[in-house]
Amino acid sequence: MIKLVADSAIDRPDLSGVCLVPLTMSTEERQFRDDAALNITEMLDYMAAYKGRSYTACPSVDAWLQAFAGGDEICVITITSGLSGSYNSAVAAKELYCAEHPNAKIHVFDSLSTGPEMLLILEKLKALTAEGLPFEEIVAQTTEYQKHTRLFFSLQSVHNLAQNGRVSKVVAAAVGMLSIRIVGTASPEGQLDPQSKVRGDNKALPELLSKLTHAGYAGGKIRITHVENLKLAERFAAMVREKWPAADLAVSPNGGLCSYYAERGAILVGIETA
Ligand code: X90
Repeated sequence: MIKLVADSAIDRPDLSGVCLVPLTMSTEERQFRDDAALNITEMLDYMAAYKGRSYTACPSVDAWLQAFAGGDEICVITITSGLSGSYNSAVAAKELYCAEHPNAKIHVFDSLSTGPEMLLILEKLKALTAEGLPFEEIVAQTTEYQKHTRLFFSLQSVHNLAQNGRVSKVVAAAVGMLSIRIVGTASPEGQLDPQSKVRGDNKALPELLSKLTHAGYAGGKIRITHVENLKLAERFAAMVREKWPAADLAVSPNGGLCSYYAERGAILVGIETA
């Protein structure tokens, strides 16, 4: 039985059979653990009203070790190593765990992405493990699958990304006013690639649709997540279904970490490319 482990940047869709390791969001006064008990609305309200700086932290090596406990074949999915230490922390935990358990097999997948693209990788792992394939085969097929997934997004604010050095101040200065939306993608290095600035959701949605069409989306799996903006996510879902009626599509809310960084109003889209 292969154990599946992911950090909480994967949000919280149907996570049955998956062990989730939380990141944390904090200020000088409060810390929020990104687990099922987190009240995301309350966290976003608190962060918006808070005057000082806020931070995040990836899981410790020890937190990963606790999640690995008892497993002998373990697949791990992390948020992009291009923006977080989570991947390195998981790899350090893997080395310690395997030193203690010489027969254990662990593979850590660097999603080079976050949220809904991590979810696609998880769904692939679930399908392959259900087929009962050997560990090495599952790792090989999932690694290949990662070459055919992408992430796109539309953001209303990049304040928290800029505050934490995850996006340039130049990009940050251009948003947060006049209903500007940043439409972009995860770069091949797993960093934020802000590609266009548009005014309002009415422009952002067609822009997003055109980007994923150009990336090679052709009606396969598509996972849409949103930060307290189900309405916008559903509007985008309807546009996708109009073009590809048979699309394998699901909409779900973001978890704490992606909500903190993508901020209120955002949508994130993970796709399979042809
Ligand atoms: O280790 C940590 O403290 C976590 C740092 C995470 C930083 C970035 C999270 C981005 C979340 C924002 C929009 C999508 C950007 C995707 C680029 C790969 C979501």
